[in-house]
Amino acid sequence: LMLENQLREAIEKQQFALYYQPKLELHSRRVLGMEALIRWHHPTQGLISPADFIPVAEETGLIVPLGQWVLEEACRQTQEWHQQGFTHLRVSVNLSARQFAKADLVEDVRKTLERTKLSTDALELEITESMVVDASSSANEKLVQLRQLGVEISIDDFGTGYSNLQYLKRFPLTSLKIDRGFVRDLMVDREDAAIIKAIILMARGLGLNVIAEGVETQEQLDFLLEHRCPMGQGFLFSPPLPADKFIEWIDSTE
Ligand code: G
Ligand code: G
Ligand code: NA
Ligand code: MN
Repeated sequence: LMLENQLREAIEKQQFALYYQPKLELHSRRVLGMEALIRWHHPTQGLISPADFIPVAEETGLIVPLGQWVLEEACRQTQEWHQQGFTHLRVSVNLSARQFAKADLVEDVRKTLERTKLSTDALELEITESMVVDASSSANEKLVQLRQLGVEISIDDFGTGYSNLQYLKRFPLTSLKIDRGFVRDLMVDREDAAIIKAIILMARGLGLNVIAEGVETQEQLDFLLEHRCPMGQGFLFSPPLPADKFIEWIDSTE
């Protein structure tokens, strides 16, 4: 309850910031976009991880205003970068289950894109398997409408959620993110390596983009390049950075 009240206050007082982590095309090392990741600057406790407050925000429904703020700020910032000439940058925003379930999600996204004037194909939404395998036709309908807007849909933490792969056929997805749990031990665990290879091939066969998360070492990168994984994200390239540091980093690498 204490955290809930603090969260309410934090929303009012705008104690949140978005950090951005680059997503790269691996063979060229070109930055194609970034994932927006929320951070809470608590006045006395310092930086609080979303892992600690997103679940509470979910339970209490506070995720709805918070999630709307994230979407709006990510689109606003990306449009600002586009106007500064970084027109190739696409932004990925994480949706929580409750946000995805909201009846007017598509309308919220459409209005946010309109308000911020961000090109609709510069937005990607990251959802998890569990949000779509409940497989309601309304989930499918939402994804279809989002795709009609031009927004891309990525499955986050792919491979950790659910074993039913039928949804890959049925839903209009654009990208799979290989969970970083598979990437972490890929040099020592042959099973993880096999799973990664299979996901890359499957994604290619399905016409989906694929991105490996949690790339931390050159050896992991070499493996991913060898197996033609098109994209990656992780500490090897950059941690999530505040907006000003992110764009400085892009400038220094290009
Ligand atoms: O950035 P970090 O690794 O600390 O994030 C921890 C968890 O919080 C991750 O699972 C990440 O997906 C989630 N997260 C970060 N930002 C957001 C956000 O804006 N919305 C939602 N729903 N989850 C987020
Ligand atoms: O659940 P999701 O995939 O959205 O989580 C994103 C989180 O992963 C971010 O909070 C980010 O801090 C974290 N992250 C990003 N790159 C790496 C990495 O290379 N290694 C590890 N351990 N975590 C990472
Ligand atoms: Na994510
Ligand atoms: Mn993930």
